[in-house]
Amino acid sequence: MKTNLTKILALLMLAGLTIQSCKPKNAGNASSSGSAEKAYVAPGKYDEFYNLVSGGFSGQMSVYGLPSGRLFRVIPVFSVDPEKGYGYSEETKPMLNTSHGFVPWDDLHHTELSQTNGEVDGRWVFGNANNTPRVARIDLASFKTAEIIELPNSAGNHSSPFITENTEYVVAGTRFSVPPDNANGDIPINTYKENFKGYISFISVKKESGEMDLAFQIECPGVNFDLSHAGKGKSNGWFFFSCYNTEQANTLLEVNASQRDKDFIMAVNWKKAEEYIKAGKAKRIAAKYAHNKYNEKTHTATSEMKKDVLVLDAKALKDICYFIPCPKSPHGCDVDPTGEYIVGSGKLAALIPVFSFDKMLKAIEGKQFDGSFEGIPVIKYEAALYGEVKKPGLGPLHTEFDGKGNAYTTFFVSSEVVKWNIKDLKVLDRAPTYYSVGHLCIPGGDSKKPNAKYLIAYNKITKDRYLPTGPELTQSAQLYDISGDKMEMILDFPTIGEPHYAQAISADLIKDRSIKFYKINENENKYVTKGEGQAKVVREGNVVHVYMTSIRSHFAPDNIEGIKMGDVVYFHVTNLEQDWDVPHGFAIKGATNAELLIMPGETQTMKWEPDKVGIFPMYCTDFCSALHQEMSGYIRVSPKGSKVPISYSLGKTKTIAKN
Ligand code: K7E
Ligand code: CUA
Repeated sequence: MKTNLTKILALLMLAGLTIQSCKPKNAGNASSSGSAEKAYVAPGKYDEFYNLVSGGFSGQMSVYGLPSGRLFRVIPVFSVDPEKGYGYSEETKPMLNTSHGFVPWDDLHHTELSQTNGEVDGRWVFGNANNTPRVARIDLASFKTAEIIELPNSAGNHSSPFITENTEYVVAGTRFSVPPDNANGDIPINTYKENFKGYISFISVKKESGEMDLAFQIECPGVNFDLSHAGKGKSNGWFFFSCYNTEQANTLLEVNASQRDKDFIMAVNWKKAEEYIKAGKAKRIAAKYAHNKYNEKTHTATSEMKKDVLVLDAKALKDICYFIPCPKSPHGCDVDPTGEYIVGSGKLAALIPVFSFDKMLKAIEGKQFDGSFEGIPVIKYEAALYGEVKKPGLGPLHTEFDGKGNAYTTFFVSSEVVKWNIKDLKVLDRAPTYYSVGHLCIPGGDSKKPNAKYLIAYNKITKDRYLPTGPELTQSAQLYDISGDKMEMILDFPTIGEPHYAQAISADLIKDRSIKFYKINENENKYVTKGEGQAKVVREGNVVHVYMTSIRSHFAPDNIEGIKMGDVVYFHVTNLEQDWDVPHGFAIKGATNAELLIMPGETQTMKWEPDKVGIFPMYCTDFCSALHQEMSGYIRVSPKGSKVPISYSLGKTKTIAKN
């Protein structure tokens, strides 16, 4: 969103709105020291909430404590992470496999916690890859990415990964419409209207294991899908997507996709779609997409290439998709805890429309349509509208709820969070943000049961808030106490990457689920070494497998000879520790990938191709004990064709390998 500030400003000018200033009125500079105490978590004390924040163009997800703002962990999801060896170890490389091959980077915008009966349950958190369309599931027992599924027929997976109230589905809508994967895409770009389609994907999630599968897709008209949220309670069974570029422009979108007074929110009856699937109305079409899973027993990821997908045609089926007009280039699409109110936030609109689910159903029943768009019925604006929040601010983006009848909307252009009452649509309070806020988050704020003690605003621009650190300004979040009538800012904290959506969860829901270490007896890695006595080095042609163990404070073996130029060496390192928080690292001079960081009971593998004859030291990278600096060893590399046999040792006993 950041780069769009000037464009939005320009467009608002075009739209005839006057911008006074980007700085909100009453913009004080700091919170009072009294409020600072509210964010203070004393050393040795725990935070009440965990905040799972998207990292935007970092491709990762970070975990902060609330109210302290302390960073606990960066979970690698869609980008390689040399700190943890993610995407570098042989075991984790398959996680980043796609139909395009190995993709080491992506752009993660939204996080969504799993829910049971519409309440967050602390099992998993999902994330979206915006660039090469994918959805990831992160396990909150291990805080590791457990699964990634790619989405065919999609480009720019933005309105994702939003879920239904029992996590039956994770839903994803394509940002860019494109010709479907099985169509000839070698066509002029300006044939958008005829040839480009917008696909939305329904990914099923298995109840116990969480395993995902691409259940079906719906082919919709070519527009840009932006954000979405599931219905809940009374509207469970429906999904709502904001759409822009209903002009179907293919160039200069900042102008050409801002022509129409209203774009749409698309309402999707997914229960009906399920019926059509059961009735055999879907076509199975050819597609190619990767499904990657990390197995906690083998500590190894596998990547499977899928070959087809079930597709429903929204136009032919007539009653699974409906458009509701929504002013103007809607971004956020948020559903209140009761499921009755659907809030659309038009980036260029001077009001916030609130739609009524009951009215929408009546309008569909009574066929109160305003014609159709690309064969999809368009419900009359007034027929679905509950009401409008008048003059709420400039550039509304996203809304969360407190479960007490109030909504909180962010305003990018006027840099503020605005609290308003859902029933009477009156503005109750406004709080400045510093500056240009994008998403916001209330713990459980998009669920049936928000826990509305805090609100966090995720800002795009932090000018004036932090001292310079080079050409780019620090990204930041701001924490507000919203337990009273008025919002009170109590903390600024910097974030990693660019934060977009985030979720927050009570620490109670995850603290007892955490894995402490992996049981060595249950390690099913193909290359596990369950004790030092089993450590060995095995040559198979020019491939050498090193079965290595690590325990405080040595590797076994720690001297290896007989490696030759042209060899491909795999170090399979098993961490024998059976205690919490004793990782060992593994690094070798000249390795062209990264270190390994191996958790207790885990096996991880580094591939190494020596490029020189000589002696190469290796060492543990994690300060694991008083003698950590001693945790090291040597590899001897001989010329190609050399007669030096494979041998390995730890201490005095040297073993000459037979092969
Ligand atoms: Cu508003 Cu990508 Cu959800 Cu950013 S998006 S702000
Ligand atoms: Cu093991 Cu340092």
